[in-house]
Order: sequence, then C-alpha cells, then structure tokens
Amino acid sequence: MSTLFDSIPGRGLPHDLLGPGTAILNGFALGRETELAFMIQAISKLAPFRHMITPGGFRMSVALTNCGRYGWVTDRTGYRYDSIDPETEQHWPGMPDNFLELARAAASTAGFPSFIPDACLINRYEPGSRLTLHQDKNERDFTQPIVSVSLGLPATFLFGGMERSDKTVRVPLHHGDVLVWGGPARLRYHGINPLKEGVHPTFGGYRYNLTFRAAG
Ligand code: MD3
Ligand code: FE
Repeated sequence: MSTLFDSIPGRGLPHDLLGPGTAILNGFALGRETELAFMIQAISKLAPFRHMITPGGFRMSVALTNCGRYGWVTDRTGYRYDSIDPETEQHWPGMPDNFLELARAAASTAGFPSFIPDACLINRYEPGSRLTLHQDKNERDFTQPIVSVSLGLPATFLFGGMERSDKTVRVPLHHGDVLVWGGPARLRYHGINPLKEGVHPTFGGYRYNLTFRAAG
C-alpha cells in the first residue's frame, strides 16, 4: 500500500519505512556541509564539546554541546533542559539561521509545517562512542516532532518500540540524512551502535548529529 510519505529514496524526499510518524529524507542536508561544519566549529568555541555524567554516574562516550534558547544537559541530579551552559555559566550560543531553516524545511516536508525548535543538541561521536536505547521525553510537548541531521562518518541507528524490551531494527544513517520523528514515533526507544573508525572529507574522524527540539 502506498502512503502520503512514499517517494523516491536518495533524493531528499520523505518515506516512512520506519513506521507512522517517521520520515527519512536521505541526503536532505547535502550541499550545506561547509556552512554546517563552520557553524558547529563556531558554536563549539563558545560552548565546548564535553562528556557529561549520567544520573547513574557514568561518563557519556558521546561528547555534546547545544545551541538555541535551551540546551539538553545531564548530571548526577538528572536529565533536563537548561538555558544556561553549566560549563561556561553563560547562555548557550544562539541557533544559527541556517540550522533553523534546515530543521523547519525538513519538518515541513514531513508534514509538520509549524515546527519552531528552541533547542539544538549537537552530539559528537568518535570511534567507539555509542548511545544506549533511550526515549527523548524531557521536552514539554510531545506533539512536536524531533528533527535529526547526520553529518560525517556513518552510524547504525537502532529503532525500537514503546518499551525498552521491544525488538529493534537497525538503520544505517549516512552523511546528509535528515530524519523526522513525530506523532506515534515520538516516544519510541532508539540508540546508536558504537561508531566505527573512518575518515570523512569534511568532518574527519567524527560523526556529528544535530537534533532539533521544541523543548520549552
Ligand atoms: C526517534 N541522538 O540525541 S538521532 C539523541 O544520532 C539521539 O545522535 C541519536 O537519540 C544520534 O537523543 C539519534 C535520531 C533520533 C533522534 C530523536 C528521536 C531518533 C528519534 C526521538 C524519538 C524517536
Ligand atoms: Fe534520542
């Protein structure tokens, strides 16, 4: 059966192979890598990448920073959004116009024309870095989608169900892919397998992931 989201893979048009509420926009960010790399560099000079500590006391293997009105943080007291960077004690860097426009264009293409993200979490993976299965539920409004942008080295994404124990499917994510997670997909468990070694022409030995959220 065909659906609203069926289209041609590899051309930045959405398809929903991962189920209702998902849209995969393969290559949607291609052509913007130079400006995205430049902005990530500029943001990380103001708010450096760091390995945060989980409530359980573990150091995250993924390094992260944020831009926008709110930033996602974790420490021994829990996960939350905060308008202040705990490391610099300053506001997070503003969200660049090109970030906002990319996120809004992707959300709109996937059927969320009024998405206004106020937070962008930037994850940086090095070989071996992983993200264990989790739900994103620190945002205030689950009717708003999350838009994710993959840059640099490829990774294997794990997509589960509404319970941690549900089976997962593995999905390769490549440089330039943009995915939109809304509606019934918004609270599904997901994670990233340990990153493999490699070299990307623009992003070197790293994978970066931007996730745009309406947090506040
Ligand atoms: C599905 N990031 O930052 S992006 C995260 O590649 C996170 O860095 C991963 O999970 C990364 O929280 C995965 C894909 C993604 C992001 C958010 C989702 C998938 C999602 C929220 C709900 C369902
Ligand atoms: Fe997540």
